[in-house]
Amino acid sequence: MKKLITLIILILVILISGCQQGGTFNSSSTTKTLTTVTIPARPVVVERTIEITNSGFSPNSITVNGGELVLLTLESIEGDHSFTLYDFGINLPMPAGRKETVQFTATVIGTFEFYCRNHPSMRGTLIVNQP
Ligand SMILES: [Cu+2]
Repeated sequence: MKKLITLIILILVILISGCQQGGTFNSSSTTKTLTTVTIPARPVVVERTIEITNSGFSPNSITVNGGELVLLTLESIEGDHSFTLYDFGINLPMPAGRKETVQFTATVIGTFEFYCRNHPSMRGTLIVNQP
């Protein structure tokens, strides 16, 4: 009888520890390790332009360096799109004919996706390199 109780307790301990591991699992696949950049007093200003058509973003990849102030000009040539770069708080409707310039500081190193909310297959990447 003692053996049976010991066995049951052992099984419970294993189950509980298993649950605790499950509890601490926090979808690490969506958690980014962010490297932030110290922003210089006078950041380097860089200009980039992206054209938006029904074929996608052109170019569909832009590269800047950490700490730079990015002036990003978006021009929608045709179709009803958006330019959405959530990691930098940008989410602009871009219907045909709209031209917008947004600015942001590249405060974080890494590769970030931008996309069109209306056409999820329209995607691109912002690459922020270590300065
Ligand atoms: Cu679109």
